[in-house]
Amino acid sequence: MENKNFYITTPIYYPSNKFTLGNCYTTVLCDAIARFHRALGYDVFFLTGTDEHGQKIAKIASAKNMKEMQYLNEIVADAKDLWSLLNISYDKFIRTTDDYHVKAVTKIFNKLYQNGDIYKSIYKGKYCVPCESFWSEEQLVDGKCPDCGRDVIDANEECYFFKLSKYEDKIKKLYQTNKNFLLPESRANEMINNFLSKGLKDLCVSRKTVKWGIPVEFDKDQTIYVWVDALTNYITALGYLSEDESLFKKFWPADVHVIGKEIVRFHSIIWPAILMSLGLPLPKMIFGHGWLIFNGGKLSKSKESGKNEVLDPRILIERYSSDAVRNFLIGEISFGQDGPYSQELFLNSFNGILANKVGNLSSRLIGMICKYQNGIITNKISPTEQEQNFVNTIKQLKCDSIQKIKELKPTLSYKSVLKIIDECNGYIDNCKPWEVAKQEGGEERIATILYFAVQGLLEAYTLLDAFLPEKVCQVLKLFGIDKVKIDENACCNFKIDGIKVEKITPLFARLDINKEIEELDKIAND
Ligand code: ME8
Repeated sequence: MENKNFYITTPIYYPSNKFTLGNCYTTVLCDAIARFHRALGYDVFFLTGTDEHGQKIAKIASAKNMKEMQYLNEIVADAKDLWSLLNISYDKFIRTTDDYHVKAVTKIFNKLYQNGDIYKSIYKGKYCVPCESFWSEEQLVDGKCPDCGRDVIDANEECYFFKLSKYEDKIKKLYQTNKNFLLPESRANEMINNFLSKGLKDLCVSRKTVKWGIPVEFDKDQTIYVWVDALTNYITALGYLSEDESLFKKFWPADVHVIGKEIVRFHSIIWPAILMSLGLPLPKMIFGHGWLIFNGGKLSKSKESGKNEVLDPRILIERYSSDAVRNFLIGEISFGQDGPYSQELFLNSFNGILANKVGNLSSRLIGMICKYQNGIITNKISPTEQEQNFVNTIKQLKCDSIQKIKELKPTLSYKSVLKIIDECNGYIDNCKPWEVAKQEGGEERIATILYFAVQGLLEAYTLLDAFLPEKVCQVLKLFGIDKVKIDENACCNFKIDGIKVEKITPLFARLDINKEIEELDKIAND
């Protein structure tokens, strides 16, 4: 029998600033995948959270004259508020300062040490302060941090090392035998060519100079360096090494860790090695997505950008709805690749997809039901070959959409649903109920057309609910659907006979693009 549990994670975010649209990317995509799986009947655990230790956080708090926790609490509250505005349905929000996490990380570090995989030595090399990453000379690109391109400093200090080199062969084998471990495939090739083929070096996993972190229990001068603390959140959140490991037993190994491409190395080389040392199974899949690119750069808080480059996602949510932001992030950037953001692209996508397709279908269809049938749906219908073909096409597209989400291709899954909307609009256009209405005895034909068009609409909207959870549920409620369930084996079989609907205002009103661009530019430059 198919395992119906599904564990999906975002990275834990650095609360080093307010969250940008770039940070919303991973979270929105994971949320859509999580919601879709819930609707398919999976028992889903969707984890997100914040990565709160390290020098960078301590520096920011002190620059603001705040205690670390005071600063962190503010940013975390702000992040949770943003996730709620975006309708993010996480099951757990982990903070690495949470007591249970601190306790478990301490035990994990001890365990790695007892297994003989951690030893003390001198670290000499380069360190990127903003990324909190240690690098060897060879890894630098033009003398700068290979991840963010900024200057690095010399590091020379006593610390504990993790024997990453010991796991080199096992990890190489993992890449040879499991082609789905790291996706897209290009990222796996990158890891093999840039890191594995050059040989793995032991990794510095504690620091003496950083005080804002979890202390090493057996050597209080040292704090656990960020990656062992951060990566293990995926298991401590489930209660690993706590009194209650039931969630861990139920959901580990994770079905997928979704992460940005710049942290693939940590997740696909270091994390498996830590798990191997702990004797735990590896996550089933790691997916390294691309970046949302804004004026040629990564729209991220860790990259200082000019004032008018950073667009607060709240502005977009307030003006255009959270669905508008989700539509752009899911639909316009192919999952796995980089994609540009601009005001114009965002607004065109709103009009092209949300106003013209998604919103238009329900308002015009409900309008026709009101006009031709006093708002009542009847099953006095006589389907023809046209209806049969319509249902078959929808069935195929629904199947595609489900298949694509299971393959972790949310952009393609979303596009398949939008094709159902196109089919419905096309079906109505071809059947022309407004002309049938003029024919004598056309009532039954109109009832048939509208009945099937509603079936199509409901198929599309139940699938869309995972992607656009703010608005489409309003229409589903009109048709008596409160809790969305996707039935993989049925199609166009909703019980709608006798339902009465009333006219609705369009879910997404068309925008005047030029006017909106002007407004957004004004806001960004204020
Ligand atoms: O890396 N486009 O945290 P973080 C797409 N704490 N994704 C973007 C983006 C953009 N423009 N800007 C940021 C960390 N992100 C660590 C993770 S996990 C054990 C520790 C994404 O806050 C980025 O790619 O810097 C990453 O997946 C996420 O935001 C968190 O980034």
